[in-house]
Amino acid sequence: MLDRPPGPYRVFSDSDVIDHLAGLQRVRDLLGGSPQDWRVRDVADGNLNAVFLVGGPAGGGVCVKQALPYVRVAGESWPLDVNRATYEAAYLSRLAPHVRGLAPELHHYDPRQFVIVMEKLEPHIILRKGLIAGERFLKAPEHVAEYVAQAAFHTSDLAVPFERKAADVALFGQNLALQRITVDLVFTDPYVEVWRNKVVAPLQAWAHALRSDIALKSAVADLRLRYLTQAQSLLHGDLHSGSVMATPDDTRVIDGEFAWVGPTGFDVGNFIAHYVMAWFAKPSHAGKRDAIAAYRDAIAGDIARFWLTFRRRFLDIWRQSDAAGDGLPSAHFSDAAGQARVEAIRRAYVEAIFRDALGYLAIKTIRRIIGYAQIADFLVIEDVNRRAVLQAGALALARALLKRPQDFPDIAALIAALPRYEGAGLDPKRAPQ
Ligand code: SR1
Ligand code: MG
Repeated sequence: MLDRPPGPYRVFSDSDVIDHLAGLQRVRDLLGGSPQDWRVRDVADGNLNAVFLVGGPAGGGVCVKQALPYVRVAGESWPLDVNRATYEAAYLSRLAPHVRGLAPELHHYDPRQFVIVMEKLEPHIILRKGLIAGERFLKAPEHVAEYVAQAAFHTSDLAVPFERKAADVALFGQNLALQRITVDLVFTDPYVEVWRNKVVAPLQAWAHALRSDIALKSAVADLRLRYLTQAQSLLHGDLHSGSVMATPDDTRVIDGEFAWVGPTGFDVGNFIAHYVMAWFAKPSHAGKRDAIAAYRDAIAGDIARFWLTFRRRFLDIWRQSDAAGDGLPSAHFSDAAGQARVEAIRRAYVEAIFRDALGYLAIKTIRRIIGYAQIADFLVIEDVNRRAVLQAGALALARALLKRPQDFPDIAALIAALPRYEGAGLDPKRAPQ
């Protein structure tokens, strides 16, 4: 059963939220008036935490996020360490100098109540909701690409002395409860029969095919080992369309509680995966046929702009950096031939991220369709058969990405493949390989 968190921890009610904020002068100034004038709204929406928005007469507001001692959507039967909030706050602080304006500002962290007080994002909406509604957030792909490029470079051995990298590994390497969730729900469960999986009847054949495909499971094992062993850069760890809030002009990456030092391609692939799944789900969302076709083209464009912006920005940040990382000593490459070789090394480094990203894209797609934590993009489609047919297309693409990565040498190849797999159907033996 549930181990109670230590010390004075209690699950906050609305009035606890007010009392907590009343003790923070910076927040009092932001909200204005006195605590009895403040309004609290419970807006919890994700799988794990309590979230409140608080507004005051000065017009300002804050977001209050508390780690619950259990998985919010499952209840007390699934205990979960509240320390995850400590890692989320540490992640926000670690990246703040590099991603200003692309993440919410951290106002305060209380390590006894496991409560983060941060900037209230308004009128932002969760990107996933926008994708389902057919709204356009043109700048989001570039903004998230910039965020990932900055994080990926500045927390890697390219930019920091190994002692600094080791400190990140030591800190975020203790974020164990959420890594257990990732290892189980992302890398393990979808390939075995386990109570947490949610496989609808029309997808049973696909689930069985994935579980019994040794070549595919070998590719998954390779990616899982790389996730556990390749300490390349500080990852967000759960970078999907539900972890991004956007307006047409402004984009913020939220929810870094799964922070972990791992392969950069994990975040890149996860973000692309959720655009890919939005593309597969789109035909059964509301809208006229022409509008849906146009929106799918726009999503394909978003995928390309995200990857190409990430690639360009990562290379530029690296080229322009005079950072003293221990990964590549500039003294070894100071003449003209050395400079040319460094440029080749940079390009090879980014290509390796792309290859990793395609693998993680596939794994994230599979876990969202036959695993525990499924996504609204598909779940809003009430007709289970219709939904399963669309999901089967995404599963067929994921299988090909894992088993035939050589067929996807660049982002154009990935985008061109989407329509080829959408008609894959419910029989995995007859689907394109
Ligand atoms: C218990 S549900 C866990 C999932 O929710 C989060 O959003 C992550 O995606 C995680 O895998
Ligand atoms: Mg989250």
